[in-house]
Amino acid sequence: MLALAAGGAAAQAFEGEVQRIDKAQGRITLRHGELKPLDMPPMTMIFRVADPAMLDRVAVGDRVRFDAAKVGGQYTVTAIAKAP
Ligand SMILES: [Cu+2]
Repeated sequence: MLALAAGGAAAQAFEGEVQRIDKAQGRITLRHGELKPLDMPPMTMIFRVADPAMLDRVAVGDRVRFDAAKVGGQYTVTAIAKAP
């Protein structure tokens, strides 16, 4: 069960699908729905990941739940897991 923190910047759970994984660069390409807290419409985009080890837990084609934030000016995935 995912807890959604209303109005909180830290604990949002977004939905997406993995399009590409670049472990060497610590990046993941996700097709995501609307991300209201980040003011983003649905799109496919590249995110930095907070920890490259996160990329071992997902594969291209997986539907995922993830958290993201703007860190140092870059959109960064801070948590990710396969969707149940
Ligand atoms: Cu986006």
